[in-house]
Amino acid sequence: MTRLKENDVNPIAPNLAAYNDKLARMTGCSLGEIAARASGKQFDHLDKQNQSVAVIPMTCGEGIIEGFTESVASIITYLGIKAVITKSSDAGGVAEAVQRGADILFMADDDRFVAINIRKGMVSDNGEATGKGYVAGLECMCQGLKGKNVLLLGAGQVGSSAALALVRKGALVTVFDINIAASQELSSAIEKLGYCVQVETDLEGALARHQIFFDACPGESVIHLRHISKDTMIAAPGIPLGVQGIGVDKLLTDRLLHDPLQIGVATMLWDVL
Ligand code: 2YC
Repeated sequence: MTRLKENDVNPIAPNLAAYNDKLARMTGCSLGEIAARASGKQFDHLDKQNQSVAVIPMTCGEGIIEGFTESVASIITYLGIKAVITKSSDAGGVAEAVQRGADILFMADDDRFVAINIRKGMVSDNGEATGKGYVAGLECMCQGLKGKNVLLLGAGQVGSSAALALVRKGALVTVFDINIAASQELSSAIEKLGYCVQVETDLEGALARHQIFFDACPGESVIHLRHISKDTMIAAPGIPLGVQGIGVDKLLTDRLLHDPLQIGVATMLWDVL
């Protein structure tokens, strides 16, 4: 899992309204609507009023990322739910959150980023939430995924969650991972659930044959200008952004879904509400 940096998270809070406008322009849906679609909840039926969230800094492992808890709290507040950052960190922060009557806790160490509803005993993991959250966004951007070919890059936790969400929406999924065994494991796991995912070993050929990409790998330069046509659509939760090359992001202005935290956090929240 790629560890975010300070300059990944610091632009989030001040630009949430502009980010949401761009998301609505690209997908036709707001951040909250995409998250509700991903978590299978009715957007306007959510009981947001008297829920409260505590975001707890965790100092273990590589420690605090400056701005991380502030960014998480700003996304949750933007979605209409009260969120505070605990003064204490780690176990003290958890105790403080419970004593302040928080219903939902958000916290991340180096291995897991989770949302926990302590009233309902529900847990949402950022990797799983991000995968299905981006699939919901891609579905809106493509006006449906049924019968459409999607190239999934990366068979890790985000990619695996995305694969299941994609096949459930009727997409025809091909997966490529530099670790072929990971692709094969994903394909057989999906098969056990009654769906099919094609394993691809020829990345260049696959990139040339697809227009819809789900980039869930941490690689920096996977999708290049030569792979992009006027029909290309990309959902890219992977950090750093795997779409490189001069002007690629200009070319894809309204067809490239990518953010460091927003869709994942919004989906985690809806998952546990
Ligand atoms: O500031 C803090 O509380 C730190 N313990 C946060 C560490 C987050 C580490 N994880 C990441 O950077 C991201 C996650 C947001 C999802 C994948 N990597």
